[in-house]
Amino acid sequence: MRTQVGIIGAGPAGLFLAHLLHRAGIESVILEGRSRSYVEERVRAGVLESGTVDVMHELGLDKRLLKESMEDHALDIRFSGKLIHLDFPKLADGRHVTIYAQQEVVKDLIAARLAQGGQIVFEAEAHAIEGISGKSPSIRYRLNGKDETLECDFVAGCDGFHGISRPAIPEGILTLYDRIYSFAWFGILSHSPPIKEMTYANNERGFALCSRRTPKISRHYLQVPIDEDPDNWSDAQFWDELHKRMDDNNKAEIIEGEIFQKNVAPLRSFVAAPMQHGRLFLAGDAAHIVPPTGAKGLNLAVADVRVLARALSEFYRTGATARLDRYSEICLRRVWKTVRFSNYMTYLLHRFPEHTPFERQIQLAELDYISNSEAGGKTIAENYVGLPFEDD
Ligand code: FAS
Ligand code: PHB
Repeated sequence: MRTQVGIIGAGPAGLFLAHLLHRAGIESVILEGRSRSYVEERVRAGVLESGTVDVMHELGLDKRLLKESMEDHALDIRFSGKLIHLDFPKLADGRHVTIYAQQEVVKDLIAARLAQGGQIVFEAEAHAIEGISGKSPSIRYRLNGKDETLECDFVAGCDGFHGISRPAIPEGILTLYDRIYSFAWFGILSHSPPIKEMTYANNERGFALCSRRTPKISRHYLQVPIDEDPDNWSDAQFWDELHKRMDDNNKAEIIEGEIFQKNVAPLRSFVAAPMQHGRLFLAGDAAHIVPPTGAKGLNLAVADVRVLARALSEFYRTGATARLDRYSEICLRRVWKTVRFSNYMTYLLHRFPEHTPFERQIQLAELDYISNSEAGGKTIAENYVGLPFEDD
């Protein structure tokens, strides 16, 4: 099989890239190791920046989103019995975030891709990438037990943190920046109406987050030790702890319901630089991981492939490689700003076992400062809603 751009992975990075390339008249083939139903049911992010929604709109892929998503015009932070209320339109030039589950985004992009005759080969596990230093690399993959090859001009490594793309870059090329936090998030989905605002809490007992998916489905998170087993918690224990951390002591605000999904995800900041080597370009979690405290994972993947699609479209239109050569440089500017914000929110809102009482007081003073400072609130709001794309 031959194409112009071989894409490994049908997550947000791979799917948005395929759609952006299709719009530019550039052919691509997506190889996805899992089945269609697996990738469409995988529970992950849920917050879309205004820029990500703009991309879906430009691609004509926002029809279901416009009908089924929820707009979030504010964010609350609770600490020491106090409240920080961040009004996004007021603090971030009229913009807001949108609540639409990652798996719904993935479903919409897969359906549109197949409807326009685009290729996604499911259950096609890529196991090797060859010739990336030359002009015609190829991807080796297994399909129905047989070894197959996809020849292409460029390879887009959109295969997530545990994929084969990043390790395909020769030893000594990459600089890896890594921070693993000493705790994890215990996340649940429940059949219960969410509370009014997206609410984060920095509580003596630990971090908590009340988020949502629909008017009938809530998404809640608790900070837990890094090796916590969700099966050690009864549903009643989860709700009880959430009420406590949200200072909802008379249990009147957070409505409980049947918990139908739960998982524990570790928190990490990770960056691999450069994000390209020869004709291999990394995008999304294949190149960087951010802790979910800033709700940036999916959105950063979209920002990467916007830059890559523009660079590939320039190459196929004019033969020029200027943008391709600067792909990593352009992306890493946004990546580091996003890692900074996600790391900042993680330090602001979690209880660090290793923190001294001094550091705890600094944390509380920072929250108190933000609660009385428009400038402090504006910094969080403009980063949370999404920094403008840097398309220079
Ligand atoms: P993805 O991991 O989404 O997609 C990579 C794809 O490549 C997968 O479909 C995989 O099956 C495929 N693949 C891998 N190796 C392959 C191979 N060898 N051959 C073929 N295909 C291969 N972000 C938030 O903002 N909020 C959250 O609550 C949140 N929760 C998360 C929970 C978890 C457990 C994880 C891992 C991430 C979470 N994130 C969250 C971050 C998440 O949204 C990611 O940033 C986002 O999925 C990144 O998208 P991709 O880069 O496309 O990678
Ligand atoms: C979510 O709704 O899944 C969510 C919201 C905010 C975050 C992370 C995850 O910071």
